[in-house]
Amino acid sequence: MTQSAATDFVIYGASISPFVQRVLMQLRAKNIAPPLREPPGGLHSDAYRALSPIDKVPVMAVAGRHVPESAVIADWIEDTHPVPALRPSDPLERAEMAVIARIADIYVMNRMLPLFANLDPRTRDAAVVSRTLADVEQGLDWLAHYISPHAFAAGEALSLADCSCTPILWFARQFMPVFGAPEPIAARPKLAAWWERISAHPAGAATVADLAAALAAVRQSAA
Ligand SMILES: N[C@@H](CCC(=O)N[C@@H](CS)C(=O)NCC(=O)O)C(=O)O
Repeated sequence: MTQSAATDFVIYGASISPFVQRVLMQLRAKNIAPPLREPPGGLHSDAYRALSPIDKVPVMAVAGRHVPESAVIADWIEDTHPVPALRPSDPLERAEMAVIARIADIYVMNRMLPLFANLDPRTRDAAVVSRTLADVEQGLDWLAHYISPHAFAAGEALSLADCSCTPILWFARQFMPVFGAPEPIAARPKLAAWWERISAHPAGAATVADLAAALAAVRQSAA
């Protein structure tokens, strides 16, 4: 994939973050080389909090201003770099696409977060893990209901829904079985079929490869 070099914005973040990867996948789909940078001063530093008090990644820096929240950044990128379009032009189709991305964010990824504080079996809170897995399973069922049976998450074209769902489903597939949960897409044929297609798409495959490399690097530095 040839990528254009310069952009008028940068993304502060790290490639292990599913919210950062949503934006990176969008940029890959547009053949824009992701302008990813370390947060100035590092995450949780005073310098970073001064420009983004929410203190999470991604943050987009553009024209001396700083914009947090991956879904908001994704919309700005669509508005300013519209080709190829990753939002349907029809308002109802656009709303349906946004619902899929939002379910993945709120009811799958955000619900998964307590798992990461319980990775160590020696200090694991079994009640929290069990409640968390049930919540995530419910979110995955909702996602499976709304995801399209057609080529991409929201229909026949790659969209921001694919960019949101790909890293989030990758996380669910990596981490839910660690806690004894079944492989999350195996029991959900629509999700499994979509996963097969998106992981073969160049932007999806690059996203999966980048996440796998980022997780390997995190594991290596923790070892
Ligand atoms: N709603 C935010 C969520 C961002 C988020 O949770 N980022 C995580 C990384 S995946 C983070 O920065 N966590 C740092 C922390 O909470 O300490 C978005 O969509 O950008």
